[in-house]
Amino acid sequence: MDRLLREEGTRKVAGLQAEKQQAFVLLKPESVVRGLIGEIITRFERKGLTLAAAKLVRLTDDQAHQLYSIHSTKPFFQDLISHITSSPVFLMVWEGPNVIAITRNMVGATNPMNAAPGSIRGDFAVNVTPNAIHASDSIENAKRELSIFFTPAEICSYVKPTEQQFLLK
Ligand code: IDP
Ligand code: MG
Repeated sequence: MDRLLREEGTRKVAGLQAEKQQAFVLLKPESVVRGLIGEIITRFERKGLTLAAAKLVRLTDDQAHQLYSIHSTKPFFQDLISHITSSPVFLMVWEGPNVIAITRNMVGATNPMNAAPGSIRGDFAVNVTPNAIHASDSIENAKRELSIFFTPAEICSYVKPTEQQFLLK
């Protein structure tokens, strides 16, 4: 069986060369009510990433403030909090080598006006506050963000056979 060695912010898979990272990804209220959860999960699955945790929740005001604490002085902060708590969001943890950079590229630019076609924001969003999706921008922030919403026991550790065969060489 695979032995998973936990390291700070990354997960090294014994016997394989690549190091897994974890990314926290949140599908914003508009993605949930527009029925885009499956479409967006499919994109990450087809890319070759591994889903480690997921749940549908309505964020409390406190959770929203924790998630976006680095933006607390920005002029758009109150709109952002109101929006993200307005209806349920879909929370996920994705794993894979370089998963932070990969998910950020797949998400696209913050303002959908500048997001490339083919990216999630480029394909599914037009406005900057309801821009479909949040994804962690660093390993450090991913750890902080996912710990707001998931206990360690809720993060599932497993290696897909295809990962071993094709993706982690
Ligand atoms: P990111 O989501 O691409 O990481 P951040 O700069 O971290 O972008 O901003 C967090 C969120 O705040 C964005 O996803 C967007 O919803 C909102 N936001 C960012 N900049 C603006 C702005 O200039 N006006 C309104 N909302 C903004
Ligand atoms: Mg950000």
